[in-house]
Amino acid sequence: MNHHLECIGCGAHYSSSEVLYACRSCGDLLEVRYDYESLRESVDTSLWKARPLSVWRYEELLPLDRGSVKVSLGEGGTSLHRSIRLTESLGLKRMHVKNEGENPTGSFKDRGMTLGVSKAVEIGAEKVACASTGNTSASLAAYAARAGLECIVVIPSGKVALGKLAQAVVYGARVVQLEGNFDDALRAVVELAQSEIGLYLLNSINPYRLEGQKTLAYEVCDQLGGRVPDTVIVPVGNAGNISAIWKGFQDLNQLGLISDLPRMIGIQAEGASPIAEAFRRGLSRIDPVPNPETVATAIRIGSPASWKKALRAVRSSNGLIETVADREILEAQKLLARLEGIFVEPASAASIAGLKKLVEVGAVSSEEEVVCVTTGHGLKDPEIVERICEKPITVNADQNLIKRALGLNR
Ligand code: AN7
Repeated sequence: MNHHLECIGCGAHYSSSEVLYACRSCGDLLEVRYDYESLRESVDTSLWKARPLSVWRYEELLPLDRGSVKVSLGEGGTSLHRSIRLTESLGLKRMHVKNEGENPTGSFKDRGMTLGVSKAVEIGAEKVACASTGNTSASLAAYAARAGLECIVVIPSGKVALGKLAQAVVYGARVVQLEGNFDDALRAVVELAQSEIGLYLLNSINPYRLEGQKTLAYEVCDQLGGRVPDTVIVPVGNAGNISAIWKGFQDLNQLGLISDLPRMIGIQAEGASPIAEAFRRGLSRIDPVPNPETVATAIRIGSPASWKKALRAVRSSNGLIETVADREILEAQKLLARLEGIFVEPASAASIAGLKKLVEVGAVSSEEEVVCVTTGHGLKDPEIVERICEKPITVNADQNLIKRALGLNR
């Protein structure tokens, strides 16, 4: 076994065979650590190049036993779009959109779930569970179905985008809508996992999930021909993804495969921004937001589980965490769709909105090569479009009326 679990607070070590979601001695978050010396020998990048761009291209850097079943739906391998029209409109020279909406269930969560559910099968779990603002539940439900496991999801009532709820239901998950917000749902499901034998928890406090999500960093470097972008911008909710992506870049660096590291920039929605607030005030802990509110329901989270990992990622990469208003998020959603043909959900557009704001205030310069991660597909939340776009024209089937309605009759 070339990896173990390590507490990010007190450094305690645990065997990878333990099922643990927090440090037994201090309660802090765990992460998967490798023996990089032995990895250096087993990693052969020419092998990677012979495999399709995907999460499993990098299987030597993923903590699953050789011979274990990989529960896969073809995740990862998402496009890195060179976004020329958007780049010009923002006054930059080089930027790309890593569009995670292209994953099998339409969000980056699939990278984590392919590994997390494979792990569930490996340890012999019978059921998997998560709390979710929507995408985690959609993804877990799909991978659980693929593996033949029972799936339980706990979501905040009334605040989950319709497309995501539809996914969880159609994949056969048992859906519990909880009176309360995501933070209440997470507390409930953690408690459930403690008392229910055979139930494996797949929120991002499960360190294996983040190992799958770190592959986004590997893909970006591969897609840039080995180059490391100067800046990576990620929407932040529970803060697992930005932590995972940063870990991915660090892995490559530790293995000697890249010599530079990017600045990590996280973007939170103004009404749900405890990490940005802690960053702004130079604090080493967050004050949870009791009633988070934002149009970007995916990141409507007041007490992010991975805040400590995220603060560490931005501080040690010389990055930052910024906030954007709902209005800026919706404007960016429309801008990306109309300039690049990429339709993302509001939470995803936070990265674009954040970039725009940071360029305007000079915190990102036009010389930087930027990658914005868009985390989920726009069709997840189609109702939002009615709020940001004009309604279709309704006319009788008459050429003159159609032309007049379109302004073509001159
Ligand atoms: C589209 O599904 O937390 O900072 O329960 O769906 O890693 O939490 C979703 C999060 C960004 C934030 N963009 O990522 C859930 C959930 C989209 C998301 C985030 C989410 P993290």
